[in-house]
Amino acid sequence: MANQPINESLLASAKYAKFTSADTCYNTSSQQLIFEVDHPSIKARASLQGGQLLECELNGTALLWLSPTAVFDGNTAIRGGIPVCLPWFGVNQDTPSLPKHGFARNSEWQLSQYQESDDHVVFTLSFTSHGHSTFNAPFVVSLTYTLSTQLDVKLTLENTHSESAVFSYALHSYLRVADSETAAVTGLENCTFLDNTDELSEKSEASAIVFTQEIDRVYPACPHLQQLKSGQTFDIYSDSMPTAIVWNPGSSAISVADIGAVYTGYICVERGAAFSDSLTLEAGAIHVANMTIKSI
Ligand code: TA6
Repeated sequence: MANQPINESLLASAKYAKFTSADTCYNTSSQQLIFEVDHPSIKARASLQGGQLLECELNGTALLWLSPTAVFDGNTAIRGGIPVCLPWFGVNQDTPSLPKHGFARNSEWQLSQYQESDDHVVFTLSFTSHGHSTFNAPFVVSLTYTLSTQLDVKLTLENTHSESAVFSYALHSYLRVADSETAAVTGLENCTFLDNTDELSEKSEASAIVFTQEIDRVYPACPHLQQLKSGQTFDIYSDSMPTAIVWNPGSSAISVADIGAVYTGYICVERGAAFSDSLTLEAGAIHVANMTIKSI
């Protein structure tokens, strides 16, 4: 990953934020840059790789799960927090051999805004693609994280190409749970989903989603609100990201190096725009969408 200058001047008067390296926070030998917030009621860490929020604790409640064996080598996707899958979600529909979930999560982002007050912290991480070997259209994307009593994430995506381009994306949130095997997700009952454990066949289910085996589902045109219950309850809300994705790999993840037996510690309830909700952005068009995660 290319080394880019850090915008330290944005933090000149910050009381609560600084850059540090991954190896001062996690068990790794990587000098990879981590952006750290240590506010009286708001603790957070984000990686410049992927513009990815890794940890977020609001008034003592941790929202996100980060794998204890996540890899911080500057290239590997970091397992946990909120990776952004972009400019495509999942398997690339045109060229399935391309890396899953696009390249934004493996690219270096920049801090482009930071503000703090007694009750909230706001920061923006941005990435410019000048055109990529796997995705011709250049684009600019930013994620603005507002941390207060809840987490708000605003995504702004601009197609800077001279032609229209099709994007799909997801904010792939790994939400922390006491035990996935006793967790439940509501708000998607009777909605049509594509079952990724069964060749994307279309199904629906009348009851809440439970996680006694692998669950990997894509819900296009979903309701605005989902709720995840296990130990604590999270609301996941978006009225502008039309797709929900729900995933936990179950015990098959025991053999996956950066997950293992701790797969029971999270459920992914993601929001984005994928499959039939993919976006066609005309030349110069900007897509803005928001998602909120709240512990209630
Ligand atoms: O969002 C669910 C999903 O697409 C699953 O199919 C699962 O494989 C997961 O993402 C993680 O993908 P990753 O490439 O990060 O291992």
